[in-house]
Amino acid sequence: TLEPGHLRGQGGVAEDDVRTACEPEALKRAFLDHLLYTQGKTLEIASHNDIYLAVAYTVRDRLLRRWSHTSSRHKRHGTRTVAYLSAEFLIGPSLGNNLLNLDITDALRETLARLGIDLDELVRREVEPGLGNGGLGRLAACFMDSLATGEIPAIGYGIYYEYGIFFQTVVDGWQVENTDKWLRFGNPWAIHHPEWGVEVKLGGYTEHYTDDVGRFRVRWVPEKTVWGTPFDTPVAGYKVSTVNTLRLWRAEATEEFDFSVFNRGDYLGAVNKKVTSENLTKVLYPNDESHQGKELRLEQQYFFVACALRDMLRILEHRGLPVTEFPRAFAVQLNDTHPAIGVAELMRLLIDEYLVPWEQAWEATRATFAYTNHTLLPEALERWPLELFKSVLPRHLEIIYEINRRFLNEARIRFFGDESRVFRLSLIDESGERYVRMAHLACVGSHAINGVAELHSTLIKEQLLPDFYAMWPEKFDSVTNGVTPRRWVVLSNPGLAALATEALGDEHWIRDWPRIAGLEKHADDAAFIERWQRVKHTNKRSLAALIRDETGVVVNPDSLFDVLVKRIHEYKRQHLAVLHIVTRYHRLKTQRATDMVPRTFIFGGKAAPGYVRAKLMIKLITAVADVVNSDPEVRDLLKVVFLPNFSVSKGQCIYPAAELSEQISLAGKEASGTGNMKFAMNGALTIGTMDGANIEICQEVGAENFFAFGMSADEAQRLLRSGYYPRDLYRDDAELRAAIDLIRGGFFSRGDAGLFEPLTNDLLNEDRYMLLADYASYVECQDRVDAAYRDARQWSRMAVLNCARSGRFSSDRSIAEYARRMWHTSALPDTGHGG
Ligand code: CR1
Repeated sequence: TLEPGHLRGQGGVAEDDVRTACEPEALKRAFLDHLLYTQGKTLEIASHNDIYLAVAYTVRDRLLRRWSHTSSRHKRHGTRTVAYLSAEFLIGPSLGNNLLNLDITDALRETLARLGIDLDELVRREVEPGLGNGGLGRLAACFMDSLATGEIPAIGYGIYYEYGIFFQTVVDGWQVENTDKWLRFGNPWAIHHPEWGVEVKLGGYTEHYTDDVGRFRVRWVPEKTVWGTPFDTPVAGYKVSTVNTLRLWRAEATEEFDFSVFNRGDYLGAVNKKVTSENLTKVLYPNDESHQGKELRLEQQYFFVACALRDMLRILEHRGLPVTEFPRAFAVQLNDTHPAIGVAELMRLLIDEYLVPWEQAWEATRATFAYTNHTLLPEALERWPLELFKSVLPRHLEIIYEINRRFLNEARIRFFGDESRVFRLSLIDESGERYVRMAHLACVGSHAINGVAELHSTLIKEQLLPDFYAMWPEKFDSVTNGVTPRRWVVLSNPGLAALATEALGDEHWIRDWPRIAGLEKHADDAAFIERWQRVKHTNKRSLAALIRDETGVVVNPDSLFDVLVKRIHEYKRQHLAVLHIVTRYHRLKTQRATDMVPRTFIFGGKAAPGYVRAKLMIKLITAVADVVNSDPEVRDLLKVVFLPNFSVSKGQCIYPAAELSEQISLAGKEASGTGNMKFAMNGALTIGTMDGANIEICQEVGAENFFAFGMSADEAQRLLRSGYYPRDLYRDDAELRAAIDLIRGGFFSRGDAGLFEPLTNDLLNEDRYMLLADYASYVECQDRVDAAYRDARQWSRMAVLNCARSGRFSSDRSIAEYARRMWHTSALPDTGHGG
């Protein structure tokens, strides 16, 4: 642990001033200073946003000196830096997190209160950057937190989207997308560095020539160039002096005007070209796990990767190191295949621009990259039509051909005579229209490949990339995802945090989450359980208030809070949860089942705007909610809510209030899940399939504290192979039949029998995600949930055990595994001796 003075004084540089001191008086001066000299307002006329910005700048100042110390420390020691490349970073609101990590929440709260300002209100109302779709982007954010807390030198590289994920509203039960103008009132956390701008080429053609000294060279003549400049956000570790960097790139026009065009009199044409360049980073593609083969998307990917690699070369040069030192200076992690073009780009830089021989360049490239796969879903696997790829990245296509030629030669030797395997391994898909397979490029160009949970990693080896596994079994690894307990427990659930600290006797668990196991011995202590229940109840009341404010629905905080929040997707099977709700409703109406446990079903999540089925699933949820919630006969026993615009901030209110966590994907489809971990840490019990990390959660918390149901991945695949007939299941199960018939008969759609037909017909005829096969087991399991919930004491005991046994699911553990096994890098803690 650090001395308070050490924290403030930055490793020996101990002068405290208006920018660094953390006493209430200094904070007050700093805040008023920013209010006047940055925002140009006095307290009397300051708007909410002025106050927020002045507070944020006050906090940011306190990060900056640590930040510069961290970077000079990293430079001095020359340790390997992790470059985490990700098209998405879903970091959530920053203020509360930075206050927590700087340990100045109380001091600032007290200071502001004396000025009549409510810090918690500022934290609550902060606009969050939605620079990600879901789990993949949020994982990147948790990893940045754990890297900084673990004091591992790291830079996150990504895109500074002007519009993040759309803001979701619900109108007449349907999702409506609204633009997310998150930068409208300014972003105080990022610092723009135009001086580190990078030129990025796009399109055009290549020229092969021999240079003055007789060397074979290639010149890329682009069709256009864009200018990338970085926005740096400091990422502070929890109560350590390390502050890492999240460096996101924005595209601009290289020239304000194209003067040649301008001089020809085409003013609008010239401006238009500028507009086009700036479009590159305008908007995040709102698709989760579905590949959109759009040119702009490929340009976005190449753009940020090109900027990132150039930036790393700049840092290398700044450290006085030759380009051949690249792999010793950087470990580059590819967060899915979105940045996989980096493999070809680093090769291009090394061979074309630094004239490194191919073999040496290739060795360096492979030593540099590692690849994480996040999904097995075929529709999510990126493949670019060859012609499109060539028109955007002509030089890279040549390089990929050469990588492929050499690789397939290697494969032919390894699998002599097995041409069909060579065909399957190729970086180019030639089975029909020709494509570049980005996952293959990532595999060939990386020294390590991992899945994000044990089952997922096994399926990668056996089903997704078996030929690569046969070729290089040693490259394959598995790192189960994790989430940061700082945001997901300390910030989100202060009641639980206080209880944990008291029960465990100190706060070490915040940086060493496995210590939460110490709660286990309190699981049978009646006084502890009572306090645990009070915390949960308080959290449920907060969520109930949010639900009332946002939807107008009044829910009973004494009912069981049953929560399903995540992206809306057929494989995640939100509609299976609906079938269960309809079954419950049907039972209530037909059997007067008044001994049923009162439940509130809470849904949240966004559907990709072009994913018609998913949007219809939202409509189904809201339609069922409308009928059920307005039926006086069931009022106290059943409530259904769809909470719009699920986001990091919403999550912070939802996970701590949940009692039952719905993780009901078809086994084999959910790579890991991370929401499942946030729920467990906050003491919700899981009802889940044996899929992704659910399996590991079940192992850790014990099957007796977990509601498992449904087929295993193996069983599901066997059933599919042997012939799956959902209509037979429908015919043979009266409750299932009743549920489906109510929906397709128009009961929830004012008699409109056609509305949900695309969903119900699909369930009866194809049912790709095998809802009907798991339905009976799910409903039976939900009955067991009811039975368990009736014993409040026993339920809370199980909840405590879920939390206490969630030690494995901190992203600190994930990062430690990546660092040791894939990055070969270690912590560089600040020793406080200028070292
Ligand atoms: C997976 O579906 C996983 C996250 C983070 C998602 C989810 O199960 O927890 O990644 N995959 O690893 C994804 O977004 C593009 O693929």
